[in-house]
Amino acid sequence: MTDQTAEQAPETLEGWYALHQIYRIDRERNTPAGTAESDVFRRTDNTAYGWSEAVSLIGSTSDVMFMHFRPTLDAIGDVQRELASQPWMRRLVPTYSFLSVTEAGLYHMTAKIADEAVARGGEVGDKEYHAAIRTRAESERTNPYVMKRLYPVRPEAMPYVSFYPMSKRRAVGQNWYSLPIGERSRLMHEHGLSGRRYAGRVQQVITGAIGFDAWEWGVTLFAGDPLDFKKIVSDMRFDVASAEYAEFGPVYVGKVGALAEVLG
Ligand code: 76R
Repeated sequence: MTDQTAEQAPETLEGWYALHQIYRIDRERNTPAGTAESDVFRRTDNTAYGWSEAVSLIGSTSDVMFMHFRPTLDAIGDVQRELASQPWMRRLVPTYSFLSVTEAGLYHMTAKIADEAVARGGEVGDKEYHAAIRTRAESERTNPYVMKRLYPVRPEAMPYVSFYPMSKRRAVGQNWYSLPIGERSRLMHEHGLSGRRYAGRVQQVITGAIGFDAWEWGVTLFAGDPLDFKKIVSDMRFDVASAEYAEFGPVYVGKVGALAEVLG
């Protein structure tokens, strides 16, 4: 590892765009007769379309969270407009929203290609480096583990949701972005090992928000037992990637439900 590999962004793959919309219900406002519904929440087996779900928030000053995953930013715009045109939306007062895109950070692969560049006497960022990144990143797209991160589905048995934005720290002497890629790769590996202990109990969706929001990532966790949110997040607080480098925003916890119920 040499300084040449410092400040190297990890290659990332992106999948669905994501929008988290959070509302307070204004119960003083009149609701139109009839059941709230929208095609936005239509169940579909077509993975090309994405999905949306309504979440009833518990223990928050807001009441409702909508989560939308769609293949393009324009499709997210369509969802937003379609919902805004619904009469039943008049009772919903927006309190927070978060725009991002599903992301798989290829730390290990990037670090390896950077090391290979140095070993062959070339440079990080040279032509061969970029060619290797492109080829190997594309082949990662067919990896089922990566696909699951880019096109996530919520397991039926995990109706509880915890959502929060986070960023990596940029402080003097404690700057994630100036760590060498090899070090970031090692720390993310350690993070992944903690996470994998919760396989089958917690499903994580990591969405990248750099350039889309003031925060850098959205963390959406699904679980069958809400206590697992506390357990996994506590465990991760002790991983160096979180202990030293993570900053967290507001946390929203709730349960997925039918739209009419969630708005009830
Ligand atoms: O090498 C590896 O195996 C790591 C794979 C991996 C990456 C790249 C991974 C695994 N995550 C990655 C990226 Mn994660 N994750 C979080 C949180 O509260 C906290 O302290 C952190 C919130 C949780 C609970 C969680 C869960 N992860 C990221 C990123 C992008 C950071 C970057 O690029 O710098 C963030 C912000 C983040 C945060 N992570 C896992 C989990 C779980 C459960 C796993 C293992 C499960 C799996 O293999 O899919």
